[in-house]
Amino acid sequence: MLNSNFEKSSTYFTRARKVIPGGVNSPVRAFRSVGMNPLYIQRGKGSRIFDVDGNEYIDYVCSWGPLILGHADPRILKRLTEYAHLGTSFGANTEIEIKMAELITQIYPSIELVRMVNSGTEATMSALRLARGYTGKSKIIKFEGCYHGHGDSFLIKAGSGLLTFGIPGSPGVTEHTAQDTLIARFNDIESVEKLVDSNKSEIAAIILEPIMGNAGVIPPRRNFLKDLRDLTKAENIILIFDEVITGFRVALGGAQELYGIDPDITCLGKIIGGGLPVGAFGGKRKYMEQLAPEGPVYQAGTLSGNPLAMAAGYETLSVLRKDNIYPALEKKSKLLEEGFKENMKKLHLNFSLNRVGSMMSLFFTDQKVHDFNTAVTSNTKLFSMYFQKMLENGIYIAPSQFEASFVSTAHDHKDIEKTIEANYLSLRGLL
Ligand code: KE4
Repeated sequence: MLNSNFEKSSTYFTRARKVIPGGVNSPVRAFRSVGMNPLYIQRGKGSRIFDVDGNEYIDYVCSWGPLILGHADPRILKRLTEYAHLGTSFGANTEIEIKMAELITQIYPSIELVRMVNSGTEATMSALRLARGYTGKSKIIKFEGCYHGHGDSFLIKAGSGLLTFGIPGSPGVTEHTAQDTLIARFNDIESVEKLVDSNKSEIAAIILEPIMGNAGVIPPRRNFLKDLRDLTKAENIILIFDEVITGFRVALGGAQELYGIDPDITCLGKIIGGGLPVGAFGGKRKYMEQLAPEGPVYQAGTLSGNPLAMAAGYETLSVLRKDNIYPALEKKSKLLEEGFKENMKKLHLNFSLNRVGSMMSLFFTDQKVHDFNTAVTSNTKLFSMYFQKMLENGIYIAPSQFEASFVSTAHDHKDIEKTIEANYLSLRGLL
């Protein structure tokens, strides 16, 4: 049975627009680039979400990555309820914060000290201030199409919503701030070397998503990350891995475990909150002890380390480690990739598909997508038609060509088969 009635969602959206900018609390939820009004979700369970019109979907957004165990996991709900009865927030220290920090520092050898915050944006913003505070330098290098949250310094040629809406930057970011952000090309070490040479000893840090997720999924080419690590070491530049998506996603120890790279500072988010608002940044002691109250670099947050968020996150990470979910997740994700490729062969289509572990993107271009410039050759019109057809066929993917789809432990083989079938019908519907 096709999902075709979205009426209630539309009335909610009309109501929302009267009191919320654009009717949404985050732009990418507005469905602006997929030519329809956004859905309103009633509830989620396992791999499924249900909208207010009673439509059911297999969910590959997973709240943009956090829900690697699926929706409403009973183990997380149990832990959350237990903690809620003890009180929701104290603005004082709790043991669960120590347990969370111990767990993260055990799993990430590059992280000797870690500080909790409330979002990925806060994590990257704080990591940047720390790098600038430690080095006394102002300039940073980021990569075209990478998105590191909405901190001023990052809203230059960023990915995710900015790329989706084709806005290279944002009003409100001052000229001066923008001048301190230099833009390199992902997978192109020469573009970094050029910037480093022409800004000799002025660069505090280089920040990147080690696997891009915000221009769609783009893996690092062989040696790119190693070359970057060698260059930053040689030039005394702090290397920041933004693992807000990839942390605990592509491996328990994230992309740095997968590719064997030792960054100076790591930003985490999404999965570490188990669906509640959490971010974190951590790294070598010599950097992290510059943070107040230990050192002079100020950073703070009323709800940082909030016990409920810590409980949900700690429970999630403990399950990931205890059950070692990655081999099975890889198998299911590979099945999905192969099914999509098989469909394209049958339909004589050669769209580009990138996957690393359980994060994947189908690009509506026949070019191999290895950086921002190749990603933007995608036909976003075709993508929006595909998106709507997948929705009708009961599959919920990100409402943007420039985002990732995520497989969770809650997706079973029947879900994967149903998704491959829906992909075939949706692609065929485009011909
Ligand atoms: P948040 O502030 O949204 O928690 O995290 C910012 C962030 C930082 N770094 C990376 C690599 C990220 O992907 C993100 C946020 N991701 C987007 C989707 N790709 C969030 C979705 C949204 O903006 O609503």
